[in-house]
Amino acid sequence: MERTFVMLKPDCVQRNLVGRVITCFEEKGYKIVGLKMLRLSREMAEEHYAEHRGKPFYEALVAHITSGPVVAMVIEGKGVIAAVRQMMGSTNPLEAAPGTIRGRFGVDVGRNVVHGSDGPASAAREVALFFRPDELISYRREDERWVYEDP
Ligand code: D4T
Repeated sequence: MERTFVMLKPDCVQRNLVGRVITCFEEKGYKIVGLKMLRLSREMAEEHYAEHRGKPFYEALVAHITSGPVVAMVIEGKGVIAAVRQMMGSTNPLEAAPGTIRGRFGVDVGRNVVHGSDGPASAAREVALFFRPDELISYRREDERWVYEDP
């Protein structure tokens, strides 16, 4: 089964939206296989956002992501990488479709609530950056045969 990395950003935590955003993924039928709260160091933020180094919004991005606790998650399921991106909506919440997480809960691009890996390579990299292998739990959930035709 495919896995992706999701981070609930400091604005999500401060606005008491953690439960509601996690519920979006649970209600879809996806399984949480790793979950923790942490505060990112400058070093970790720079590694996570390495591709954006040098861009005009980079310093503000790193400042925001290190400004308070985040919730890091690994979510597992069929097609989960692309589906989570769709569920999050466009990077700019004002352009995100109304039913998406950013469309529902966000306004400014620098406070866009949630991060999700943008492909298989970044998912593998980001999962490994935030979680040790023994922090990820493989388990069966009772509802799997109601989510999948062939679990
Ligand atoms: P993340 O990486 O947070 O899931 O967001 P996206 O994949 O949807 O978007 P991104 O990598 O292009 O941007 C990363 C991060 O930077 C913030 N940002 C982005 C910003 O503050 N100002 C900007 O102009 C852009 C483009 C928001 C998300």
